[in-house]
Amino acid sequence: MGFRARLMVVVFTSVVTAVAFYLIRSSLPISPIVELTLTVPNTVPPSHAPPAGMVWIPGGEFSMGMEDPTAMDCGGPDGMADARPIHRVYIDGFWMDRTEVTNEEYRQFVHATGYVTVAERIPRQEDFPDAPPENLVPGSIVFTPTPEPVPLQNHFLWWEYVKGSSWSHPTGKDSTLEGRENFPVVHIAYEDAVAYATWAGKQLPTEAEWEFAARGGLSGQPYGWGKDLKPNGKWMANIYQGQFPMRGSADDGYVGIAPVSQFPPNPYGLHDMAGNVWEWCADLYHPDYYATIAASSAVIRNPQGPSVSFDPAEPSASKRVHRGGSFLCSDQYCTRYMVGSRGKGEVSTGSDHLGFRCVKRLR
Ligand SMILES: [Ca+2]
Repeated sequence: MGFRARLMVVVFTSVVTAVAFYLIRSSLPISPIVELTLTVPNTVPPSHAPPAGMVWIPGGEFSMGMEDPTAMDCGGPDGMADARPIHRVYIDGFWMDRTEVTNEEYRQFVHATGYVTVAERIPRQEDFPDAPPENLVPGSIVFTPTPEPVPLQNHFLWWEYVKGSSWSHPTGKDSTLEGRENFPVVHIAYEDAVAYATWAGKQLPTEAEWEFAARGGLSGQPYGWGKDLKPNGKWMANIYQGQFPMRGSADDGYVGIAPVSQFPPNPYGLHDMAGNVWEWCADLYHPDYYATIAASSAVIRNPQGPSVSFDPAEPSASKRVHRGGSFLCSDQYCTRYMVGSRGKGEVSTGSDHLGFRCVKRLR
């Protein structure tokens, strides 16, 4: 083959290669960048019907965590560095409660067992050595709207320890659950949630299970339902509207807590995975956990959280993960209804915007 012939073959081959590459690229449904973040669900269904009130979450491989939201529309002021790096995680499939555990469900547990929640117990002086004895009375923390705008750096301005408040007296000793049977149970400390789950033959979700479930099969989206906070102008979760922390405006239908299932479910059939009340997860909280595990493996299987908790804002407190945000979250202050974001709380502290839901594993 002469030089000219070899050149023609090279040109022809290059043209064929370029055309083939173009045809292959143009037939791909997504860009390679998006492809890297796809959720790959398990395809084997469970062998038996779902337990009452639960849905099957297939598990599989997904990208956990989120980008810095501060540059996004409605992303809020917090960069949420603890939700990075985004990393690949594999989890086994499991069942999950469709809704947060309700007051009526928790009442059945207390009726059957006589369980007394942390908020109903007399605080011990040895646990609170600096507290005056007269303050060692049962109670919990209740959101108290301010009469006027306040700086958002001091959350003590809108949280009040209310004596006598508990899961069955959500705003104080004179309040009751009448008409609130289908609301999420609140004023639940971590051990109160574990006690219920154990009684029900269930568990609390790991943080990875919770996020996989909340994403509903989507990937790389800021919200469990997609890219927009309000698709077609419609609120998708019970969060906060108005000047925080003054009394809200209820554009989404609710100034405060809402009954469960008032907003559309995600593709897995789960309600209220964003907003309404925060939900306990089983994992201890550490802001560097993602960075630690992402450095060790390409895909982390069934992560269980760090072995010790740490929050630089309260170094001596033992904290576990909260997820989902609450009716008090908005882009003025806290956008942790965004699906990849993380929250945390001291394990003995409940409040009137913190509840939980359970999972049930096959193994
Ligand atoms: Ca609301």
